Amino acid sequence: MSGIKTLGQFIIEKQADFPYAKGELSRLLRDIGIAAKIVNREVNKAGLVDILGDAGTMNIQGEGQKKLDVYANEQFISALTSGGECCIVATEEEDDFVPIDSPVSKNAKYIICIDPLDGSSNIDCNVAVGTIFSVYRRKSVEGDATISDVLQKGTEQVAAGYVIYGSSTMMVYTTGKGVNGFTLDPSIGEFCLSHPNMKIPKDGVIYSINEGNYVHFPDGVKKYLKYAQVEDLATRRPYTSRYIGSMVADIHRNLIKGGIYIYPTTAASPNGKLRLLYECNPMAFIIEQAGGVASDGLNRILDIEPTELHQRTAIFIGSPKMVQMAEALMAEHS
Ligand code: AHM
Ligand code: MG
Repeated sequence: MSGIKTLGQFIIEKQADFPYAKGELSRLLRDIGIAAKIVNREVNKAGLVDILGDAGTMNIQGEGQKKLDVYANEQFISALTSGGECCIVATEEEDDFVPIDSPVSKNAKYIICIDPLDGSSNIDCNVAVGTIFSVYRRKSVEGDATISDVLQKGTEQVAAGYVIYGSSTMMVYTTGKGVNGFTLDPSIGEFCLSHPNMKIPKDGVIYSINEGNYVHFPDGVKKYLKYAQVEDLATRRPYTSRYIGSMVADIHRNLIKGGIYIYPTTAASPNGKLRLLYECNPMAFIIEQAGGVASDGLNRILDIEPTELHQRTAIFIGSPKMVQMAEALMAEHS
């Protein structure tokens, strides 16, 4: 075991960063890691069993749910229920937030917002998918936790992370003191520290956007794409276009290599497509902690005041120099 640090060991060591913590956040992160391993097992054998394809139900956004979405949703809720550290789970897959009511969660003080299986339209063709989660402290002190405990600004997050079920499975998370990545070693069934203190390059050459929607983009985004495609040796342009269509995978690659991911407003999605609570806030917290920037094109994502559970926003996220250039063009042309 020498040289290997498991997620469990790392979490316990890091508890010292929070001298007044009683270990609840550590246990919560551990529970998420366990559920991720169970989901990983099913994602890995997706082609082998009758779990691929539509579950025949719709989520609140009217999108068809895949069976694995439903399975992942159940696994995370169940792990968080038995863990007893959280009082509410708000998930992309449920219309309303789920109050956790179990004897062990009586005094639970954490709220979880989760997208159990992001990019699930990619499952049928064996492309990477992910789980995205965010942790808040409950604000109310009496009675049952309420919607206002869930609708907190991204700056209030105490932890956030994602799991990428890719060519290898990784969990990447932050508690506001940098970002660390763990790769699942299937031979021992443990996430092992593989990417300590992750930092996004200040600049990059990769841009990730669904360019098929070009005609519906705001002018600032169109100008940025033209900028990205112009030849200029000094700034390593033209840039490279890479779009998996799986937010976790696109942002994970850009975190490692440098790049920008944009999902702007479009005619079909006038407020953007991605959800503030389940996707944008957690990814923004992680990328900021890694030295990057995340905005809606004009304002910092983490400063957006949420008003509803399934709120959407445009997002520009990644290497600081790239996002700042896109923001400048947005300010100039929008
Ligand atoms: P989902 O939560 O329904 O899976 O949708 C989110 C996904 C992101 O992972 C991805 O970046 C984006 O939707 C792709 O959207 P599009 O197909 O419009 O490019
Ligand atoms: Mg999603």
